[in-house]
Amino acid sequence: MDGSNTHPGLQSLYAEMEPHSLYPLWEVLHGLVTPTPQSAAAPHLWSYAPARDYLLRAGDLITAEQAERRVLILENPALRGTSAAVPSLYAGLQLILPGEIAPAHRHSQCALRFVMEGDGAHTAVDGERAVMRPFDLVLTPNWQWHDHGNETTKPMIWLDGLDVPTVRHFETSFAERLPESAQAQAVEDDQSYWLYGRGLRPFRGSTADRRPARQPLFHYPYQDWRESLAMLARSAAPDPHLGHALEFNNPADGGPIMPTIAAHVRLVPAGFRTQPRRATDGTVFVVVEGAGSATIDGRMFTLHERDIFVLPSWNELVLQADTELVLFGFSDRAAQEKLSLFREHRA
Ligand code: 1HN
Repeated sequence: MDGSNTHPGLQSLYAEMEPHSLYPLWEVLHGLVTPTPQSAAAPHLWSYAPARDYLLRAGDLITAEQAERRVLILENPALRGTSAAVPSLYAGLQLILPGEIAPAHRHSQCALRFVMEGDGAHTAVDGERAVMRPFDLVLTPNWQWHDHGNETTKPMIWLDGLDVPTVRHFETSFAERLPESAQAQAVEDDQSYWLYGRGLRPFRGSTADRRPARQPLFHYPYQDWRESLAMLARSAAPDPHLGHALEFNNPADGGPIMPTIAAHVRLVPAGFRTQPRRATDGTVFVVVEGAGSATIDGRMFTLHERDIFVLPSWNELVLQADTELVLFGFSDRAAQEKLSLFREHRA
């Protein structure tokens, strides 16, 4: 290592081996097994307004049906060509115009939607519609049929978060289309929110217990999480490194919302500055309310409502709230915890 491999025979040995696909580990070991994570991703912020303008322009040129999904990929500038926001996760902004349908399909990838604007369009999952309101979280866990529709009079835009790069890494992608563009409505809108999202569930094994046992809930309304966050902010001092933070959980097991993706919201009180924290989970954040800044490994990003920013693995984050700051974030922590890889460091 480090230029000490100077025997004159080594370079010609490497040259002889190379056509046989054989390489010396000792030349690359220190780059493979690093003392701390060295993310290939860069911290980055997308301002909402210009991204929205491009998306609406795309809306004039291609329909949701033609595109299958009309989405602008939020690709990390350091990961060009990979469709990734962080190496394990994808993020994009999706537009559904009034009257449009994004046709029904299912795939191995897990997806979440976080509503950026518009009110009342829907995602249907296995025949059940979640009616989507601003800053709601809606899931389509893997291999569940899903389509989207907008029967309102205004455009609907949401952030898509998927584990596309993770599924690509494992080479496990399957996908199917339904012959019809929208699924038949099987039950009342948001039935599973009422039956599984309120500390109750249908009696196990009863005919009403129709949702998948591993994750029955797919709609986490803004109104609920925002009230809970306000309650937390009233009742306790902020965590020095996080502010007030609540995780979204899967009622089936109390764990993260999906096998690969975890999501949370946090509130940083006006004037509060968080202590520096690093974690191994690359995270995509949405600014839901307020203004302030995120300083990521010393680079400061000014935050405005609906901006989206990326925190790469093991980069240090400091949040400064000028006004009360509310963030939504999703990350690969769910997968990392299963693989016993997750770590954090609080300075
Ligand atoms: C997908 O299925 C959706 O269902 C959105 O709305 C974005 C990005 C990559 C792969 C599948 C959707 C997607 C996607």
